[in-house]
Amino acid sequence: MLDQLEQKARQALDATPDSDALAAWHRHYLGKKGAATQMLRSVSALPPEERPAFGQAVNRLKRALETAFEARQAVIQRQEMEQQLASGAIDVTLSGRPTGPGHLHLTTQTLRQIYAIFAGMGFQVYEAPDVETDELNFGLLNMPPEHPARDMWDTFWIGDQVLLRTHTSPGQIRVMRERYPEPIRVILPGKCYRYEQITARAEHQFYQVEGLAVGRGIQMTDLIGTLTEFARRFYEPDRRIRIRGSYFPFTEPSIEADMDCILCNGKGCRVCKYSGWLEVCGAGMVHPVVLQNGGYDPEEWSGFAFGFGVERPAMVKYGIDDIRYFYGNDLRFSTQF
Ligand code: FA5
Repeated sequence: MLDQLEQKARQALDATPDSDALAAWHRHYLGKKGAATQMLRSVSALPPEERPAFGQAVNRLKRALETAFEARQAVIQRQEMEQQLASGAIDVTLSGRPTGPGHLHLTTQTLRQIYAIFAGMGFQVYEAPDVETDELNFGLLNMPPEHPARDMWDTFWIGDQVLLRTHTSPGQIRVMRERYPEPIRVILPGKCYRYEQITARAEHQFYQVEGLAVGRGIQMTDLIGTLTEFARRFYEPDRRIRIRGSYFPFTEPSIEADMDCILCNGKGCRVCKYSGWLEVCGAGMVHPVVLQNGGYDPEEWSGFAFGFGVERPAMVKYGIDDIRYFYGNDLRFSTQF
């Protein structure tokens, strides 16, 4: 019975002249009420021991007919296209649909705003590589092997001593070694990578901007002034900054800077977790060991450093509630900025 059905179906398929006939064939044999589907329904009329084998055979037949259908469809589509071209029904000189101009990604726009603000304070942009050594990412930043602070950064390892940088801080060493004995005022933007759970606030790839100033007589007040100026220019002119003590192995003392919440003006809301403050960055005075590793004598030189994310400040500024939108490649998001 199944063999007969298959033979009949194949003959009818070979005889279909055009896509309308092909669609009718598909309805007749493979549609919801088609012959093969009816066959499958009739399984309940069989004695129980015959049902599995019969069911499998019908499914095999359906798959075989689907494959044959697709092959025939390709032939008919090609024939019809050739006929249309020959009869001039397709105007190949018609211009295509416009795709519309592209524009800069929100991250790039934000980075450029940050460059402009720091350029106004005399900071140059210095670029360092994404692929780093263990020594630069950790060791020379005062975190020798087995230092517990390494656990603060979950790391993608590429080789034994090679990794994707977990922060932009290794660039501090590179720029110091290159610029010694000049004073330094740079920002180091770039992508960072962390072997982290992706959530509404955390990506495994994100951007940071590092800042580094090295000179004679640089003090904590210079750092606080620079961060306050940045917050006022990036967000709004009357923003306030507060400083908390913190810990990073490469700065001493270390601080974290918060800004009064832009959404509730410090009163407390969901975004600032009812604290009235939003974290701006980690920062501090460059640790004497790090200055030394960069070639600068800490008896003579001092400096400050800071590092902040790029996506999170953009989220606050533009009211974006999920970091995953940034690299989701959805035009409904990207075209809003
Ligand atoms: C650091 O990475 C330090 N290197 C910062 C620093 C530089 C301190 C210089 C002192 C001197 P932290 O791990 O807190 O610190 O990251 C800094 C910022 O990166 C965070 O405030 C956040 O804005 C951003 N960030 C960190 N992890 C993620 C993530 N998974 N997704 C998105 N942004 C992130």
